[in-house]
Amino acid sequence: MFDNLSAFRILILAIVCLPFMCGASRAEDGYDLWLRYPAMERGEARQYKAAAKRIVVPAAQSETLELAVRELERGLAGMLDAAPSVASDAKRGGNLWLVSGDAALPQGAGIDMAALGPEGYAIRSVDGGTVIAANSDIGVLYGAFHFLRLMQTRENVTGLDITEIPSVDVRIINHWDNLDRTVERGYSGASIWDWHKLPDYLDPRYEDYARALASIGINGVSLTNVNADAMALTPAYLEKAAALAGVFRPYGVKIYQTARFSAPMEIGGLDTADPLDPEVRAWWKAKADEIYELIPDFGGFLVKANSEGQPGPQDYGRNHADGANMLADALAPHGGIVMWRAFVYSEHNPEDRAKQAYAQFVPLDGKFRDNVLVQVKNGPIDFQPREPFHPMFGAMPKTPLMMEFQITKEYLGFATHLVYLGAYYEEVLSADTYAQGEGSTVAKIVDGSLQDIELTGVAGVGNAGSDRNWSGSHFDQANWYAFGRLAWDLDADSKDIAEDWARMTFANDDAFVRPVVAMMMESREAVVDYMTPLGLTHLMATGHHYGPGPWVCDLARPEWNPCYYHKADEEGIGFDRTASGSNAVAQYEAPLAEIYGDVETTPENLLLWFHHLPWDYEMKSGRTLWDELVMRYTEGVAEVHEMRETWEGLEGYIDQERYDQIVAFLKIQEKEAQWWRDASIAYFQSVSGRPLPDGVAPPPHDLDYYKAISHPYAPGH
Ligand code: BDP
Repeated sequence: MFDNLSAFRILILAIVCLPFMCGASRAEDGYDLWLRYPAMERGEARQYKAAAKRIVVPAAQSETLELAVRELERGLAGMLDAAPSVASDAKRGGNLWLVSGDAALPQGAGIDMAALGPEGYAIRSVDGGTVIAANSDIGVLYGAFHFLRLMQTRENVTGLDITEIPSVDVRIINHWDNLDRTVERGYSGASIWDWHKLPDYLDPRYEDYARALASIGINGVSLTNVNADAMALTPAYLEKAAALAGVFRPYGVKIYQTARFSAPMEIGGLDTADPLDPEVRAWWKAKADEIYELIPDFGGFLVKANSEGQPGPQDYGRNHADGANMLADALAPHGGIVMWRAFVYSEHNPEDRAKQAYAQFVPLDGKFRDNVLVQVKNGPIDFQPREPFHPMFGAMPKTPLMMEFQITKEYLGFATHLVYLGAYYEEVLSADTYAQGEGSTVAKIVDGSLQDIELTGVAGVGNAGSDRNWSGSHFDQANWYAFGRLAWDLDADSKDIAEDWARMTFANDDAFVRPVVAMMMESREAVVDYMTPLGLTHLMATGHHYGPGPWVCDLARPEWNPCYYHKADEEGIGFDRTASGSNAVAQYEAPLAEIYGDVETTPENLLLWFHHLPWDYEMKSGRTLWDELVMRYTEGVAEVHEMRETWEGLEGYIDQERYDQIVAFLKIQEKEAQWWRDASIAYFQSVSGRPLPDGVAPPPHDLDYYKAISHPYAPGH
């Protein structure tokens, strides 16, 4: 009767489960993210029931404190099937105290409030219960989410002594959303922002989004594409942004806007945007005043200038500091900041693209105003499956450098590939720059501690859209989640975060959580293997970036061609960035410059990033480089196959709807991993002229077949 064990398990669950026990198997569409609060089993609930029966909050409540209470009520009612009572009179007793600002702490709490700073919080067990304390209401809201997380992940809520202070000031999602609701590199439907109906109609989704952001400590959102439209700064659109700011404010989320550098000409009627021109400066100052009139807590501007065709100060013979400082001066009286992007390279510059940002920015160290953050992508090219960390980190000791990660997976399989980015982010943050000797990690530069930097931040190019599940896939929610948790704590462990996420999003059963977390952690290496193994990079098809295109060599801009990056010919493959080549290695501090400069000491996972090597070069495995490359591609597919099998063995632990979609997506991933592998091997073999290693299956089609595959309507472009 049962064609497999899983079906049998489902039937048993269906028979024995009472509704309160089996919340997890209710149909779910992913909208609730990691904030689901399904009912605990009775046995589990028992230990938590006493922990939060009566919440005590200060009498004078702000909207934010109300949200904290509402969240606790919602979470506790959901998980424990018993809503707590709420009182503002501490004398009548309680067991979960929310303390904000100067309000009195319960006896024995002994919390050093000054140490918590403006957004931090403490969760402390005291006689008779727990106190969540912060200097600000938003800190209390963060603490409430943390307390709920302990229960969601079945941690102890007794004996608590938790102190949480965010690593950086600005923890922001960068939307690449256009005013027409298309999203550049968006794979989860249309833009969340329904500009046309704003400001009069506020989609309830805005508030749900703000709540999700607050739950992971994100405190900023830039609303629009970095390839900016000046119209976003016109009064009509500022009013719309102000309406969003109103929804986000109680959740501690500030609004930022992308500023098109030529806006003074496009919407201001000036005939120049020269940052040193007094009229231009006055225009931006007036614009800033106008914005703050509408949005008193406006965060500031995010700017992409002189990059990929965007206007900028160099159009007038000025430099990036001139441009950034002009905007910074306009915002400074209001406390706003400028996030000025360092993602710059030019088709007219024959220099190695990987070197160009450093070359333009490092000489400007110390020249930026205090309220400017230079926003640097994690690697020197562009969010590829693997890159070394960007050499600007560590090289500008007098300038706040903000990390820019990508959450939306433009180069990592879009929404359908399961790739857990927490592992990637951690790899970058923990990389040692040696800027001030060993231990000078990227994290210590970003959090300002190494170089005594005041203003700090981390940005993530967001993946939330109007899809019901927000992120385009269930597993991509994990990347949004991990981004927030790591932005809050740059030293957090991405595996622990994956575990929290899996428990909160899916189920708490260890037999489920363990293999899921293992699969997530391995998924990053899998995508590197089937797309760009051994330090290869930028091999994707043109424009939309969907699928392989290593053969593309004829685009007008040289540095948009995959051939530019892999430099494969019949002798060998790889980009020589040593002293005999572009010498990009010299942008790294000693001893990294030497380590990367020497083929013997370069980690194999970055080998072809830094070196051009003969196909017969002997790898650590004893294989030739050619054989190793083929093996890596092949292994990448096998890894995805394993991931799919792992997941298929977990049927019945979660609702059928989400389970099924994940199966379908893993099948897509497996098919596309195979495509990447076959097409790449077919191409590289046409160049290397080498036979495949014994026992390795040849690509089922010839190279022309793969070259002819075309996807003009791939999303996100
Ligand atoms: C690239 C994207 C492009 C962005 C650009 C950027 O392909 O759509 O505009 O980065 O970050 O990765 O500015």
